[in-house]
Amino acid sequence: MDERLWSAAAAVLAGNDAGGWTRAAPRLYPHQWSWDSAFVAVGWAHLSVPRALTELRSLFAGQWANGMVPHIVFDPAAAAEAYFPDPARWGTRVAAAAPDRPTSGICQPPVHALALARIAAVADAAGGADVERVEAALAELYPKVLAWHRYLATERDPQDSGLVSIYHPWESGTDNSPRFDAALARVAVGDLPPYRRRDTGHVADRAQRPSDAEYDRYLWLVELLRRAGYDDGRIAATHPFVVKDVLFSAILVAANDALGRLAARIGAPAADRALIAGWRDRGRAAVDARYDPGLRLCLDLDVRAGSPVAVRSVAGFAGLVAGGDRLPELVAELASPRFLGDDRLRWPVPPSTSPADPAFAPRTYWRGPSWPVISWLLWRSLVAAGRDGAATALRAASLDQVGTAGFAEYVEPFTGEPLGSPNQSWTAAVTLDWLADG
Ligand code: 2M8
Repeated sequence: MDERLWSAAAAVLAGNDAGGWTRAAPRLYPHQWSWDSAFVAVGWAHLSVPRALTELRSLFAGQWANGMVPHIVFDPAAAAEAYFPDPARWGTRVAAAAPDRPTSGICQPPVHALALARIAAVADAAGGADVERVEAALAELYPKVLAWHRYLATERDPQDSGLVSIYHPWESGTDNSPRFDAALARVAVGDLPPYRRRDTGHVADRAQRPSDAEYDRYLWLVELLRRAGYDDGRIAATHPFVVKDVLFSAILVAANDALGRLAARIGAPAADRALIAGWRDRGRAAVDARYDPGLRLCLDLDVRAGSPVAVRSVAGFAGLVAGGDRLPELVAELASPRFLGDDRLRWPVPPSTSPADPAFAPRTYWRGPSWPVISWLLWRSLVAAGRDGAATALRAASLDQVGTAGFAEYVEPFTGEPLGSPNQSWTAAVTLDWLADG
């Protein structure tokens, strides 16, 4: 165990701890982000199980009445100019389901059940009072996570397809990925109220962040969602950007698998368990069906265009995350020269977009750099699939990367240069989990 790395990672979480919840990053992201918070809870579990559980409790305090877990729960104490779009811009009061506290009006991938399962495993391994704390937290959080998954399986999949619809690239978590270029290009920006970006004040090199034209479209989509009252029925019928996101859908499969096990643990009703297993199986088959034998990856479906999104990105490994029948092909593709086997890579960790894709850009947001948290997701999926050799190699390369590049938000895949925010919480959190696993 690398004690120096462990202490440094723990110090990042402590530094970003706002008391009961964790800032995603010290300055660039001064609020609680949904999926960041779940990864962060996994990190906290190794330092304090109660603190890990508090992280999830505070996130779910922002849950909407329709089950949606918003992608940002705002810190009311943060300065209004700390982050944009701010609560006023989201204007979630128009939504019947929104809570009193300020949140955004969209969501992010549902890694929360995976986090709960991991926290429970850490507590079980240690034994003692933490096991009871986990039991108590499960009694409280299980119905909330179930409502969250139900929202995704119904409101976000009115077709019962097993695939989740997203309304905004920010919902994917892989915001600026070329997966969304074509769908975004078709969005005609209307009478967008003026705004001032904040992100470019924190990241000096503008080339690392989305362009102004992309930001206008992001803000226009927010405007349309607000004008639709954040009503899923209206949005599904009228919104110009609707994508069946394979990675989001695959994460929901893995999360349903984890939730099913938690449901069994707490003795949840058989009907719940059957429902969760049904969502899992339907999602797994649907993700498998998105496999494209030409690209050897799973592809999103652009609903408005009615066509698959032929981009080589990490989202293509959705079938690996969901644990379906395409696992052998996807494990082979991951090792191929289009991903980990590209010998220009500083470390064999997955670039967000394949260097073999025409849209690859090694310094630009989600268009090439590697995100340790994505490496963690694939590592965990390889472990779950029993691919121990590939998993061990990915963990070792990832630890090498954070040991050198630090807890950067993302990393230039060829040079290893740390990019984006320093001291990003989820990078520190997954480092703790990797170290604890050693
Ligand atoms: C990034 O997204 C936010 C918008 O949600 C942004 O660019 O302002 C993404 O990397 C997202 O996945 C992440 O959750 C968030 C905070 O780390 O930053």
